Amino acid sequence: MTLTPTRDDKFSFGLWTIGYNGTDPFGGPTREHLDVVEAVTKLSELGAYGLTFHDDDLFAFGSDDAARQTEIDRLKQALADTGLLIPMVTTNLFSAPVFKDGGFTSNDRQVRRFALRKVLRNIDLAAELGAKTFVMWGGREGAEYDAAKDVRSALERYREAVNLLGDYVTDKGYDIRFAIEPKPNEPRGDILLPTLGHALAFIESLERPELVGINPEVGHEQMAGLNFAAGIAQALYHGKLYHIDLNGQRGIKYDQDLVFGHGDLHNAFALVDLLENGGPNGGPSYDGPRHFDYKPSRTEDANGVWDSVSANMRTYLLLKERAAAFRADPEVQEALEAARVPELAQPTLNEGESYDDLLADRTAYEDFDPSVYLHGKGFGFVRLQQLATEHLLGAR
Ligand SMILES: [Mn+2]
Repeated sequence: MTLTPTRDDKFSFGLWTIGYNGTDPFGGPTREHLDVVEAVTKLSELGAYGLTFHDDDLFAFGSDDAARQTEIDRLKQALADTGLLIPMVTTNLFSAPVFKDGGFTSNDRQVRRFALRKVLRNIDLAAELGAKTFVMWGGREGAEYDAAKDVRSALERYREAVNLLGDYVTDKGYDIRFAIEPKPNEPRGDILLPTLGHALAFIESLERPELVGINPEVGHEQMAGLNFAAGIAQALYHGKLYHIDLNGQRGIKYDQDLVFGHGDLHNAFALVDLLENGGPNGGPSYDGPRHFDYKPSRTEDANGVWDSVSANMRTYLLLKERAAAFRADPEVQEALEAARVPELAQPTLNEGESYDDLLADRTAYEDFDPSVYLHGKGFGFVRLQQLATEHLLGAR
């Protein structure tokens, strides 16, 4: 297996990731502005297949039509020159002061109408560039104070907005699906739809739920203390993994946006195994973009930015190779059997068995001895996890 990325690997990067200039709440930029043409050229050279962007990454908020078009044309030329794709586009409803209380859910109705117009315009651009996924990260959709936000009204306005967008792409005939990106907090004290589970429930309330899935980010779920790979498994189970943001996070703290694998490596291994191989008992894997939403650390110079681009892709490919070795190991197969992992795919009831049949089955209750689990019948999960660890470490 090669560790050199190719376009078939479907690696994509946000323009705001490689373009991050190092600004944080405590200090200004440590790097120069990155031009979009250089971004496209370098990503293509390094083996990525796609670039993604917010409208405001490409042309400054408030640009007049001519300035906006100039940047769009420059991007299009760079794409034509390199063959790089735009798999996903997203809208910035968080940086400009007008969105200080959110876009779709600002208490100010005029702001909500402006936000919808900004998104509709950007959907037209996404369709023009061939993007198939439109991500919505509502970083400012939230509050710091319980008295300041009627959460049920906010959810209703969120719903109204996404329903309108669904009508729009349907009427226009655009081949675009939406992906909601959850995050628990930052920049708001509390953000609406804070985890992928909240988002999945919300999506089922929409008029066109089939048009809307989720774009979970490793660090965002881990900021909430959640198991990212387990969340992705549930998203796949519901057929809602429309896009994914890969990065690294070290525990419950601010959003670190580290290189993929530079946080919880064990969970990253489980994630790549899931995305590439489906679950141990089968089930859908993921064939969309492997999108990196990370930030090259503020300590890095321009070379460090491109090194970190390669690091994301190489780590993914290394984990893919390790996951394949794990699955192919006969001892792992035997340990999975011993741990009864395949048995979970077997329905609990027999075919056609009713609750009357179950109640009549003495082996299920009267003759079953639960006490055998006290002294024996361990599951061997630790052994299985150690085998995974040894594959991850390259010891097997
Ligand atoms: Mn993040």
